[in-house]
Amino acid sequence: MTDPVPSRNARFRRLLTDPVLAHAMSAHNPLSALLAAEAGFDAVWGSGFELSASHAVPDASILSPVQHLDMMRAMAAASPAPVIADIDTGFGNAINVAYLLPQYEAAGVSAVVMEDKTFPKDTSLRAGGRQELARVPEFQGKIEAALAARRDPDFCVIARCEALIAGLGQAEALARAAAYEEAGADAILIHSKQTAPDEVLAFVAAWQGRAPLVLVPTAYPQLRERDIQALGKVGLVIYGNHAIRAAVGAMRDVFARIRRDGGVHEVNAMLPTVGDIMALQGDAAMRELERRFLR
Ligand code: SPV
Ligand code: MG
Repeated sequence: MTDPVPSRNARFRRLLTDPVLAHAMSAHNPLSALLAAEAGFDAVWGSGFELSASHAVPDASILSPVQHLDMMRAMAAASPAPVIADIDTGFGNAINVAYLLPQYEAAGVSAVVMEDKTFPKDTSLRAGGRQELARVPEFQGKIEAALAARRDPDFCVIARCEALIAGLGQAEALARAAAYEEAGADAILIHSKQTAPDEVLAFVAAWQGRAPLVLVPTAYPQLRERDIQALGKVGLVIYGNHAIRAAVGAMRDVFARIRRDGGVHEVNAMLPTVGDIMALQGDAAMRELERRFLR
């Protein structure tokens, strides 16, 4: 008898907890989620920063939870890779989390990351940003509300500690992370905006917990996967905003060239073909439906 195929949630839990470092690429819509899976990423990061940027608004609790939830549902439908939803602060207190979490689970995502900032949040990497943290017992209550609301035990609740981002130091970051593990978090995301990885590396070295750690090496891009894997305590690396930055860079280049050239005659050959885009739209599946059902 063959083993049953694990669910996408179970696959994600295994990716997070087994000794091999998993990698997630940011995405802000179903197409970017599909491209991340196509490139071989283990998971897709449903980034609040990217979704906000794609609406041309700051990542500061400006978009509604429904906008985020609807996009996560569409991404999970399009991507074969598990989706990790970035639910920011949980859009309120523990009560908001209790009501929202089942909706994220029903939307088909495999995990949420919830951060210990107060609502409304400010984005983490902004110089001089407003980084106010929730009280520890309050955030523990939010983690517990998320865990109590989940239906599938393989659905992961990842607690994100912003103490280093808020400049509160290692002792506070370690104490908070330990408190979040005690509340039942499946993993701890430790975020830093220092341009050298030292701060995060010191945290990882001092971490005594059993929960796997999650890193987001945006500010310190020199830290490579092989170095993170060697640390032994990190289960997942998230590339937090590289899809939107790639999209902005590519669109700027092409748009400028078209203006400069006075037409699309030069850029045409450089771009993916229309057929390539149609393939990403699932043209083959629709042709099959046409063949079977259109009479
Ligand atoms: C996001 O991508 O929305 C994140 C990561 O939360 S960061 O923007 O670096 O805080
Ligand atoms: Mg975010």
